[in-house]
Amino acid sequence: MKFLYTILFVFVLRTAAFIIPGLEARNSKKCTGNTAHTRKKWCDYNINTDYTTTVPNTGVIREYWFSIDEVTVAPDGVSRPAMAVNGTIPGPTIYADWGDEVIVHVTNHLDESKNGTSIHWHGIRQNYTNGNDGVVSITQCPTAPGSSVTYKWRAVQYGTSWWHSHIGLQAWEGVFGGIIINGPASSNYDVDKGVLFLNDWCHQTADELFTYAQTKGPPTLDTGLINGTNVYNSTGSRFTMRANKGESYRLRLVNAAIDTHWKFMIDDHTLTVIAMDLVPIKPYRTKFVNIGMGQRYDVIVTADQASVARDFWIRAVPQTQCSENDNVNNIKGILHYHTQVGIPETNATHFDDGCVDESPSDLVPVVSKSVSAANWQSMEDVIVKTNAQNLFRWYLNSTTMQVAWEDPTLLQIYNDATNFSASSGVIQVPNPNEWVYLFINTSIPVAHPIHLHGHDFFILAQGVNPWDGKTLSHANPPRRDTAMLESSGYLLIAFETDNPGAWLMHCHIGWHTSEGFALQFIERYDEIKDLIDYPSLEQNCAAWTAYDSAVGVEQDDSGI
Ligand SMILES: *[C@@H]1O[C@H](CO)[C@@H](O)[C@H](O)[C@H]1NC(C)=O
Ligand SMILES: *[C@@H]1O[C@H](CO)[C@@H](O)[C@H](O)[C@H]1NC(C)=O
Ligand SMILES: *[C@@H]1O[C@H](CO)[C@@H](O)[C@H](O)[C@H]1NC(C)=O
Ligand SMILES: *[C@@H]1O[C@H](CO)[C@@H](O)[C@H](O)[C@H]1NC(C)=O
Ligand SMILES: *[C@@H]1O[C@H](CO)[C@@H](O)[C@H](O)[C@H]1NC(C)=O
Ligand SMILES: *[C@@H]1O[C@H](CO)[C@@H](O)[C@H](O)[C@H]1NC(C)=O
Ligand SMILES: *[C@@H]1O[C@H](CO)[C@@H](O)[C@H](O)[C@H]1NC(C)=O
Ligand SMILES: *[C@@H]1O[C@H](CO)[C@@H](O)[C@H](O)[C@H]1NC(C)=O
Ligand SMILES: *[C@@H]1O[C@H](CO)[C@@H](O)[C@H](O)[C@H]1NC(C)=O
Ligand SMILES: [Cu+2]
Repeated sequence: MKFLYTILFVFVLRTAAFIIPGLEARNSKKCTGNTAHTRKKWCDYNINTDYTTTVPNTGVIREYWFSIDEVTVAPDGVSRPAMAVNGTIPGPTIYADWGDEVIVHVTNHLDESKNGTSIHWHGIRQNYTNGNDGVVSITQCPTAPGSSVTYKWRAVQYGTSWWHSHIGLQAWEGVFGGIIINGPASSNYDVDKGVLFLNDWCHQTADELFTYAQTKGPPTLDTGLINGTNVYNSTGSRFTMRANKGESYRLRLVNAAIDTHWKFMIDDHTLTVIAMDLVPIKPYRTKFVNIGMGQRYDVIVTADQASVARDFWIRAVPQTQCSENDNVNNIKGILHYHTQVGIPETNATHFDDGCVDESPSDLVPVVSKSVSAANWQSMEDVIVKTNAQNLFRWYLNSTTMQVAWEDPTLLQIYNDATNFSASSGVIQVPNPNEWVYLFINTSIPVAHPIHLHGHDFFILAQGVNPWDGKTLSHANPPRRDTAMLESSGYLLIAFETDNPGAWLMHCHIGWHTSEGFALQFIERYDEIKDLIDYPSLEQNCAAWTAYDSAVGVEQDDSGI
């Protein structure tokens, strides 16, 4: 009895003392040592700490409440229906410190459209918490209109990421926002400006465009948004950022587009890149960064120009090789040194159009990791075909993913299923701590950003066919959660089976995800059942099933 009281007491004390509601979370407790001049330090840790084995024990819980609603928005001055968390696009940023626990309660108010929902925490490791990955048909049923669901995960990494809906095309109707996990950085800067979202945008909804995408191919989009705003014709307003001469700023770039590969640049300024996805890298300098869908780059820009040219264009340029857009030259914001915002007269730096990643030789992780020989390897050939209904579907080998919202993999595993349907694209990797190599290859001239859940993967080879059989060094190659499979190209990735669960791997082009470009790794099957929070999985599914049978909802895509 005394023992029980002690546990209760400790628990109550811990939660009561350290829950920090969302709005205050931004002002994180500053870690000793971390100042504008010593960004590599973080309390008792630093940029060299191996975050895959060591995580600060903060005992802090960050708690958020999200409400998803149908809204009308006009980010570029043109009105259209959309969906948003707490009324804004981008939605609220999640702030945490490295090591904190994050809890987010999500309530679905999408009654009008009868949309179920789920929120995926992109790039977040979900270390032994696969059930919180927020992917319909894989880790949960859709959360029905009128219902709520709670996600809990620990910030074992730090840096920049984003959350987004993982059902249908809902993320690109506006259901997304930033994640900032404070920690050390590989270079100094004065001011953290926060996330900077790069979105493509259309005056029709993504759902309205899906029929076109499935029958004719990717539609031409109207424009793009810089952190949720832009001008169109003569309406709307530009994103602007004020800089003080001599000061340096951290920008956390996120490509949240449905189908646009960007080059990001600020005229006359050099960018210092300090992180790719959630992996800090050795800083390198560049005039622009290539950023594929789902990827993030943290960059530092210093206001180091002479004071005459005081306004500079910030540009997100769709790469025409793989992005169809009517306003390629006008997706811009303004960096201004003085208090008034003028119209910049600056020119873009020269670049070659193309849908590629940054050069692997520039992407050197600070915490060095090596890749061992493969214990399991396979090849996946990417093709596109039309199905029986004459709709485009993408295939990995001969499988296009087709899974059911109401029958998630985790529920099947809980019920001891071992025979997964062929169209669920399951690859079983049963053994702990083995190296999985996947070679993805396509002869089709379309580039695809490949995203894996639950892991950072290592990039061992990447380029345009034919592959010469050579790999990058196995000693500290780039590692991240999203990488480009180039047009008519190949991508060899590797990861270690260190995280039991059902983990989706898919192309992050919204149309392609819906058109089945996905597979799932069932990693360490035998350990998964014990990790499942069955009561909440079951309750959420029961609410969905009841809703579905009451109103009748049709699934017309891959299910993820
Ligand atoms: C991940 O979870 C496992 C199992 O609880 C634990 O042993 C390991 O230390 C965790 N990893 C990190 C980086 O926290
Ligand atoms: C979102 O809205 C809910 C009410 O619907 C509110 O309780 C919550 O604090 C808001 N969250 C944020 C991060 O603004
Ligand atoms: C959401 O609602 C839109 C508009 O009614 C519809 O086109 C789309 O299929 C729905 N998506 C999901 C995931 O139910
Ligand atoms: C972009 O918008 C987010 C969310 O509103 C905000 O927190 C962030 O500071 C903005 N980014 C910049 C660079 O101003
Ligand atoms: C933008 O301007 C063009 C040319 O004046 C016009 O045809 C078009 O309808 C306008 N679009 C919107 C959404 O206002
Ligand atoms: C920008 O380009 C235009 C057209 O090529 C040129 O006339 C102008 O001098 C350039 N401006 C600067 C600041 O380089
Ligand atoms: C895909 O096809 C290739 C070539 O036939 C084969 O080597 C590979 O094992 C297949 N991959 C999977 C996951 O079945
Ligand atoms: C496994 O599933 C396939 C089709 O999904 C079916 O043909 C086969 O009979 C099943 N095998 C067992 C042992 O249930
Ligand atoms: C990749 O696929 C193409 C076309 O299917 C093929 O010609 C090529 O040999 C493949 N490359 C490798 C390394 O398998
Ligand atoms: Cu794709």
